[in-house]
Amino acid sequence: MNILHFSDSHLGYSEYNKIDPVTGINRREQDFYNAWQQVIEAILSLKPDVVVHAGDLFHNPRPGNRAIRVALEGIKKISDAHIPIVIVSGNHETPKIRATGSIFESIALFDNVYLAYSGKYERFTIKGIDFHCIPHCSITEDLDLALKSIRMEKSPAKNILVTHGAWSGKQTFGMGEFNEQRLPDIEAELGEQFDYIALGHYHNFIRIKDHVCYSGSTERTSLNEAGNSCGFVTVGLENFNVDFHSISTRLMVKIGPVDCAGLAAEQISARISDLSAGVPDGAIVLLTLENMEDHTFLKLAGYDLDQFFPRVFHLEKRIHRQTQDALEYGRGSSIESITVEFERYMESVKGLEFDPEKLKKLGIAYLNMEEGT
Ligand SMILES: [Mn+2]
Repeated sequence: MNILHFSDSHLGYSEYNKIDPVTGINRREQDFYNAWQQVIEAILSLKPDVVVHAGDLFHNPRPGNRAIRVALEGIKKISDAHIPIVIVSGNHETPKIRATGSIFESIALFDNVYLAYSGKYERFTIKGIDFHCIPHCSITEDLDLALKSIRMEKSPAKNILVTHGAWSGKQTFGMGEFNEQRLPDIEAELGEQFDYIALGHYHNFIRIKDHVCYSGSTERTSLNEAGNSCGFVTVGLENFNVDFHSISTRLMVKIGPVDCAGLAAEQISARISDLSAGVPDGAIVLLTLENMEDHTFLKLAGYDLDQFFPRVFHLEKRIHRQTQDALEYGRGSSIESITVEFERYMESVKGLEFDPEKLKKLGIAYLNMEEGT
């Protein structure tokens, strides 16, 4: 038996306001469709016994028409090829209010599709394998109930758990998102053993244990994911063979951080010119400059740094001045987890009459307690 496990396709994601002149589609949005379509083609040629998608199929709970069409087109191909596909919903596509309804209701109309998206545990038996599914649950009580509801039957040949969230064993695999689901080490909690645990949420391929894997995402939703691999995983259930297959995606490149202390604007410009050599065409580039003196910062404005990157898709500059917090150029605003946001806030406030480090630690401890319950 062979399983193909993928996750975090984020269909409908778009960024940078760059439009393809022929199709009129945001080019970054198209990148995500291309990645999804590559996996669909791989599924049709590899013909696994079952396909598993571990959440964040869509980037948001109300995907646009195009994202819906691309998703349905892919799922229809798998359905028509008589390959069963199990899909759980992730934090990105789960509506905050139940009355919104879910796009998954439409996907459920296809044959050979098994969906878990109602904030509760569901189990599907396919080809003698029990698929235990825990989708994203909007409230902790629902997650607790879902975990308690897991039932292992004695009869099936294999048991596979499919879920979406930040797996917390010795290490926590979080994305720093405000609504992410924190998953305990479910086997340790249940005292049960699955044959394979297919995880979604963390955007990098990681084999936490022999049989516990994040497949990673099919594209990168942030420059923080620059070094991460994109693709899917095939799993041979007889011999625990887990193979990662990478797909071709837009490259992300980080340059620096360049320490600018004591450097004149001209020297910094020359340094960046050197570092820009070999940056691949069409890449998304993050350039970080640190310790820049104020007067140099003003002078550097006269140098056009973009000229060194004429064929990149997007250049993002993060400049940290010696006297100021990071200034960021070309970055979309994003809200991260409450803990991360609180930490950022505490670093930005000056002139407190009490110990800011102590307050920060105390605050984070309380927030973690709340998030962990
Ligand atoms: Mn995701």
